[in-house]
Amino acid sequence: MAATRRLSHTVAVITINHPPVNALSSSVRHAIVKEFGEATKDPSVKAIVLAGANGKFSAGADIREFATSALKTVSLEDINATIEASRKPVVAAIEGVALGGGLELALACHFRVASAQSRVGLPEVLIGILPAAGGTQRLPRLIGVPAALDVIVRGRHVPATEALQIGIVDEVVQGNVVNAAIQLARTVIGTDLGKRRLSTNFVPSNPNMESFLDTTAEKAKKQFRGAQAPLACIEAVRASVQKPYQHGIEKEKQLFLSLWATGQPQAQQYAFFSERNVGKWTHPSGGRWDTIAPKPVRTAAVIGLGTMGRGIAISLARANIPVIALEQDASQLEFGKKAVNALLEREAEKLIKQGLTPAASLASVRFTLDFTELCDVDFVIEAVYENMELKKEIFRKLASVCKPDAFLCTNTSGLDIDEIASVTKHPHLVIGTHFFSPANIMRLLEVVRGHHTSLMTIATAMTLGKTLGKVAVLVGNCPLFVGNRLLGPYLEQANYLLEEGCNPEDVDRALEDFGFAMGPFRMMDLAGLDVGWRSRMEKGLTGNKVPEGTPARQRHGNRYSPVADMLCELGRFGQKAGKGWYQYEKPGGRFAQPDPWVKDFLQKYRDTHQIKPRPSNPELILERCLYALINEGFRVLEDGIASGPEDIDVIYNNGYGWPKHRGGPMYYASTVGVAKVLDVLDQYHKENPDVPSMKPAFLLKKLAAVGGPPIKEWRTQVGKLTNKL
Ligand code: 3H9
Repeated sequence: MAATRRLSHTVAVITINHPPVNALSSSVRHAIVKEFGEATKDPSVKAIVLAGANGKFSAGADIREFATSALKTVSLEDINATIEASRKPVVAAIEGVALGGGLELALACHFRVASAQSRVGLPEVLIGILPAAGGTQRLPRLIGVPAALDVIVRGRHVPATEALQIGIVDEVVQGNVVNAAIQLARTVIGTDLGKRRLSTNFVPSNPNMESFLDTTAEKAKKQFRGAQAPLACIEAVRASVQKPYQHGIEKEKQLFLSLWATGQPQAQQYAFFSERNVGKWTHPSGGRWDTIAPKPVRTAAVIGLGTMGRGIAISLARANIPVIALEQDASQLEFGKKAVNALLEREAEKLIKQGLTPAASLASVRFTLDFTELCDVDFVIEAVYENMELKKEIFRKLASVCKPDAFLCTNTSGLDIDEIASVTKHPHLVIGTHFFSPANIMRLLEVVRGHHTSLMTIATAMTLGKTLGKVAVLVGNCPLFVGNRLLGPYLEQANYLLEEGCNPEDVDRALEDFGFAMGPFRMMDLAGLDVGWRSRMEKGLTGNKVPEGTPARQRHGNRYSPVADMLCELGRFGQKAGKGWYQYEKPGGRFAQPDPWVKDFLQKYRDTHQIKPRPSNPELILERCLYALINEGFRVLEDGIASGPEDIDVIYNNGYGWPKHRGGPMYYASTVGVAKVLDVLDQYHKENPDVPSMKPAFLLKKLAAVGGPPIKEWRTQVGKLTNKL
């Protein structure tokens, strides 16, 4: 039964029951209409409580229905209108979550009681749409325009205590929320519900309202770079101000339809489901880890308290896992300890202010210089800097001090997991856990499977990732894994574009207008140009290891751009040096300004190498950089390093600032059309045979040859075409 009804004295309790999240699918909506209709007709019922089974009120509309005609049957807004008009008081009993259509349903009720741990919100914007069952009209009527915009445009989940403070709910209770709602319902029987019918109220306004809305829209344009849903949310709320409810509802509907036509909701909903499905597929390197029971992680250790190690330790402590943090140097240990403790204290204060109990206490992290203290730990994460010899030395020590069944993980961003595992006695317990910086904030976790890694080790690392609130994606072991591997050809093209006549800001602008949080040159400046320089030096691509007689713009017979190396030789390491591809107000400054020196330098470089600048435009910049990245994505699939295009997209959406409203690089390729991607790459490669990364991938060619199927069919196509998966 999608919804059930029982009577508690004179109060009918209607319970939505549609696991796992009580999504308001067509069958649920029909059931609510039936039960509500019968409760209103029943003379013994004097009030109604609306609740959700399985500890959740409702996560909103069933997102899978958007692409079907089921959405049209029994509209949620019609249900809301009926509930609101009821002469019998209706109380929502909110447990777990009331999100999207779930909160809209609760807003149509006359009263709302929430459990202390629950969260409410209108997160539709995160899946490319706007609240379309009256949410953009009822919420401003309840809490005013600024607070409503803050909730709707950011799509944030509001904790119950805050929801009480800002007026979304009427009561927050510690105990049984349904009993509390029944109690409240009894006290309001026969009272005047006039003001409680939000649609009949007017939204308070003031003479500055229009300019406030304009400023909010301008800020949203900058912040959300090309995403249409936040702007549509603001327009819908604008339509609520001093206008009758019906006017706003019409606008809400119209905006919903126009958003759907942009293709952005489809991309964001693809991203939503990809994130939830990632890890459920059979990995090319064999086996279903999700059928294996993970081992419990009761205690953990982190080796190295640099930026990464500190972030990882905080993430573990927040998940209530006691951590031992180890450094090899006393002053580094002290520095790390202060930084970790300060952050945990700040977070605890914030949570306490919100009426919540912090999971992590300062006692959750213990600091030590002594390896032998790790003898009983279940899960160790090494997070020292990228140096194979150092990592091996640490793993040798771990193998000798840790218990034999401890999982040993490395936070490398691209080194060979098998080589690291080779120095231990139990390579099946070794796995890569590639966190992204700052690890306490970034959601992505690449879990890297080595040749010997067991399914149980994978299951434990993936489950721990979820416990830490990360999006964990299982990838194969190859240099740079997935995310950083795709970045190589992307940055290479960005560099070539400079040689050919662009300035860093031209390239960055094109990619930022596309929706990236940061263009490649600003990103390199932030990360530090010396990082890549050192790695190129180690590979013998620059410095004195380059064989004599090698032309400046070639390595191993292929094209090479030495421009970034030349900047590094001049100490232009990026933001930390106050200059790199841009100039900054001071070393460590944050405001990148185009640097006339760089422009001049690039022109001299072109003159020296007799390069005639070519005309460029944003479209060409996008094609060159993005298709290079996508092409490498196809190679990653061919090699069985990612299990499907969705994995690559989840990695880019969550770790590399890819604009979610474009779904991810592989999804983007499917919308542009694989035939077009192939054409552009083919043409470029014919003209530039010395750039192997632009040679169209075998898989791309094959997909184009079978007519460019929709992305949901790629996984099977990949299997058929490569015979590897
Ligand atoms: C809306 O309401 C529109 C209205 O304004 C107007 C309409 C006209 N639909 O995330 P989890 C599935 S739009 C369908 O792993 P958690 C999810 O795919 C909606 N399915 O759990 C997964 O399936 P599976 C606005 C949904 O505990 C399973 O539930 N609401 C929906 O980490 C468990 O999900 C939102 O945007 C859904 N609405 O997090 C809320 N929600 O087991 C979206 C979840 O097959 N949902 N599923 O993999 C969430 O934010 C999280 O799922 C939630 C639970 C916080 C609820």
